[in-house]
Amino acid sequence: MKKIGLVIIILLIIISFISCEKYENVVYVYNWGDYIDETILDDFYNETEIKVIYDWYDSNETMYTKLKNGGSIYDIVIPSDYMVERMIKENMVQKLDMSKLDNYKNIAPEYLNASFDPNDEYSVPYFVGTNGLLYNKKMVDDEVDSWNILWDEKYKGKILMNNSHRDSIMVALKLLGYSMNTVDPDELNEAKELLLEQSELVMGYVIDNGKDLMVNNEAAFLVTWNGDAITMINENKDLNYIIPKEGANIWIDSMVIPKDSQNVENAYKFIDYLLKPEVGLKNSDYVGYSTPNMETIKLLDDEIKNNNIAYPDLSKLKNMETFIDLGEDIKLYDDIWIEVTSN
Ligand code: N2P
Repeated sequence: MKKIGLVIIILLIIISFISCEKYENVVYVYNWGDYIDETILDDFYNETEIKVIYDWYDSNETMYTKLKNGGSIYDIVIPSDYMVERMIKENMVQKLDMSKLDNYKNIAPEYLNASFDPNDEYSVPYFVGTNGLLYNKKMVDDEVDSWNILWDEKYKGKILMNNSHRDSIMVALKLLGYSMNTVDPDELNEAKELLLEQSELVMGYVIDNGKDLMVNNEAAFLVTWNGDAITMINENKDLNYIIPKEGANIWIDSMVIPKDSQNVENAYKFIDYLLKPEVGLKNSDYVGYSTPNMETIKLLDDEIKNNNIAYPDLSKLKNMETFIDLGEDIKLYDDIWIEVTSN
């Protein structure tokens, strides 16, 4: 009897060793959902024997809260412009040594010295894009050129808003003709009232979980980002994406290394790998977003380069703005969003 017990214990120890496979060389990456071609993680492992442990979030705020609460294990995260700015101010990310990135020279100059990291000390651009309106041409008879269609009673129950507070409050602010960075309480109050009124028509506040509803013709409108829009259009040709005439958001997402990263050298290696022209091409083809890598741009198919959703003619887009960090005033937005989504 004792012998059997001993054998079982030894077997359990062996199984537990096998099941928690140990990689000596790792890099922990925390990125947006649907925002990398995951075969790149295997390619990187085959080339370097560094295992990428990959995890994803659905909004800047989810990622920020997880890191801010401490105990984060991540070596690379990919926030948007205004969130990079906030994380720099709050001492959450480390200064980078760009000389460790052989492929840093591939970043097009227009994406350097951005206002959120004016001396390029902390962040490396990953993708750039817009936030606009995806709609189903078969479900909508009206011309779609304004955010105001999202307040049309006719589409009650068919409207999906973006459950990312800056991205959705932006819609109401632009419709009212205000800046998406306003901290004026009266302007924000008007935006809140508009969003509360609209909530009666809204089917849901969604992020990655709204995609199937659009692809399956269950919703008519989704406020979303252009690369995700391209992915959905590829699956359902009745979908179209526009930038409403009142204007919208234009953003840059950048790679940063959190302060408490334990695998800094591997983080540099993975960032540098993503900056290789052909890796950038594979990634860009998969996610549908526009690359800031000028060597990758040279390799893109003409069909993609001429895709007006991925690479819009910026001179033709009016009233575009980039989010900036609002410091303590972000609480005004947090409160509005709690009220709107719990209505
Ligand atoms: C990818 C999300 C893109 C992030 N699903 C927009 N900044």
